[in-house]
Amino acid sequence: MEVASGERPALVPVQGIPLIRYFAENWPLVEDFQARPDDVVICTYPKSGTTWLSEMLDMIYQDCDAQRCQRAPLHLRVPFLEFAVPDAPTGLETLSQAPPPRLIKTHLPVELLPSSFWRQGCKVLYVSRDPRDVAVSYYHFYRMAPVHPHPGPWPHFLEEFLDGKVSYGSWFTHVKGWWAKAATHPVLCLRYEDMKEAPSQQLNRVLTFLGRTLPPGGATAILAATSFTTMKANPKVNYTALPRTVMDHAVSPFLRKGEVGDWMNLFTVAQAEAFDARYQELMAGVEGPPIHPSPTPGADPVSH
Ligand code: PPS
Repeated sequence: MEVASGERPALVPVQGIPLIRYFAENWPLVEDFQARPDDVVICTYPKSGTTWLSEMLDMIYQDCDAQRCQRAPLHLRVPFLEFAVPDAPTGLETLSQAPPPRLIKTHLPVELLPSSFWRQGCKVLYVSRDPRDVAVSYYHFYRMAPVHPHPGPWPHFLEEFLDGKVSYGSWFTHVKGWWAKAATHPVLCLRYEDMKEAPSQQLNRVLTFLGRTLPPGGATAILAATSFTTMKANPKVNYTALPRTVMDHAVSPFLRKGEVGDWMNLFTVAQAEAFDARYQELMAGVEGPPIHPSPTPGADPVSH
């Protein structure tokens, strides 16, 4: 693959979904990916809590031992399925080396997830976040990750976001597609805001869904290792190990603020009203993420 010098590569549609050019060029291999039944998929629209949930899951699968989670940067511990940039192993190459059970990150909309995941009945954890916070986080991410097109000024980027002209397409289509899939496939729907408000409760839902229990003290260890402050300072999760051609933290850190409601600092009143109107139009009749599986009464997989 050629490195784009200076210029940023335009997005390239894959089955109508705009993707980072290098990801699109690698698409045929991704589409043919052969999932295993014990693969666990972490899926989100970008900037919705992927990194946070990925570290949480690796902690769960590494017996809540934060030292074991230092064994490699997160993108090697939880490979990014469709990832491809010049001069670096692709997500598929990283996955080919990963021991089972594999934790796999993806941002693909439901219709693009390789069919082998459905055939194998793989569990999927899907996180969603207030799209206004997603838009702001995405804007800063576009600025710092030059594999994306230039975001332009904020008002322009916001328009592109609302029109689904950003990488991975429309937030609205993405969440509606995945939330609907939860009716027929093992998809656990989580919300970033719930993870902020009640992390222990959400951890419990994750454990119930995965059928896992923790050793004594495990939940405390997971919550400590996955706090925003700890993760921001942890070079194994904050993506500072990646080359500047992929992410330039001098422009904006990857773990930027980690807050609910940061959109209020950037949206004008008019932008907030326009966003609301679009939300009402595109999410009419959608109640939000399905809340299942409900925790089994009396069962508490978390030992504090
Ligand atoms: S990506 O690039 O799509 O994989 O990004 P993703 O990890 O989904 O989202 C990045 C945003 O999540 C915030 N983040 C966290 N918030 C709270 N607690 C923890 N532990 C945490 N880890 C990551 C991160 O800061 C990004 O949000 P913003 O609003 O930009 O700070």
